[in-house]
Amino acid sequence: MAKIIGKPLPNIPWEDKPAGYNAPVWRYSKNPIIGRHAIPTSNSVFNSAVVPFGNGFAGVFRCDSRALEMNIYAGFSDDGINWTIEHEPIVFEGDPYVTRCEYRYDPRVCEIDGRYYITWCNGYHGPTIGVGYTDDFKTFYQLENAFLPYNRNGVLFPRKINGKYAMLSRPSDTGHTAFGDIFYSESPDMIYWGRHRFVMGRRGGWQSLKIGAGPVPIETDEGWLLIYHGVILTCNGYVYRVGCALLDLDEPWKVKMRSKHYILGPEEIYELAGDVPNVTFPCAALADADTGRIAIYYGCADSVTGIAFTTVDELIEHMKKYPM
Ligand code: BMA
Repeated sequence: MAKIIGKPLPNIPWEDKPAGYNAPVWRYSKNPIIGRHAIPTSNSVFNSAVVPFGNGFAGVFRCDSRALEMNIYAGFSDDGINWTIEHEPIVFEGDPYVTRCEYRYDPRVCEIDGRYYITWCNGYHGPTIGVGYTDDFKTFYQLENAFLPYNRNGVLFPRKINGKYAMLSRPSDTGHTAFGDIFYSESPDMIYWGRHRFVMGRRGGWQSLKIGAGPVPIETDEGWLLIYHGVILTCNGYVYRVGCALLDLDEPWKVKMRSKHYILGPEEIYELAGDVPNVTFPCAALADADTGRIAIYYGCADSVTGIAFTTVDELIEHMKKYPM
């Protein structure tokens, strides 16, 4: 039995696995939890990130407006399921050369030592990784972009590793990149990133075109549990599914285990149909160290947001049963 290294989260959203269900991840019975029109101007609310905050939860949400401008918005919830999202996008304080906004999408939120760091795909002469932080989800500060364009899916680790901040990312190109592998970088100060290491790349089947880190990795006594997305190109376009891997605790560029079979993919109508059909895209996971429970937040068909449940043991068993 693997043990989550972290805080207890007794109020984690949760439903037991339905009887007779034979997959390692199961959907919330009332999905989607956030609809397209959660705020007055939104066309879609998806690929979003949440964390425990105060007695409840806070998050950063990707809302595409009805002008189809992509931006990120703060939100709050008592139970992790019912969310109130601000009607105006986050405004970052910082160097105007960096805070100017072309577009922002696919946020992740990572608590490190009581401060909430946000990473997102930031338009800066092409997509790269924006980095900011907040202490209260009211005032936000933006730091330097982590990398030169082009890059996507920048995901921080929730503590320093070997004395350095650590980030996974996926170098890419300007458009709907038809390639992509996951790399590791470290930083002494959240500004300068280097010592880049290859972590893992495309493989067959559902993850044959590109892969990208999803939620902030979950620390366990067996390694970092990474949930990621993988893409296959079919005759009808890209299909986004979800898999998992276990990375070495001290040298996270070393992959200890990786699932050959996906753990979640588009099957329900809200995952199959929407602005971009056939997309399940995870950006956050809550974890309860006492029970091993995990709640994954994922974008569905680039339109709405869902939750799915699993446990650390379910995912590790799955990797052992269907190894790469
Ligand atoms: C990726 C990103 C995601 C999106 C996915 C499917 O390139 O843009 O935000 O969910 O494509 O359209």
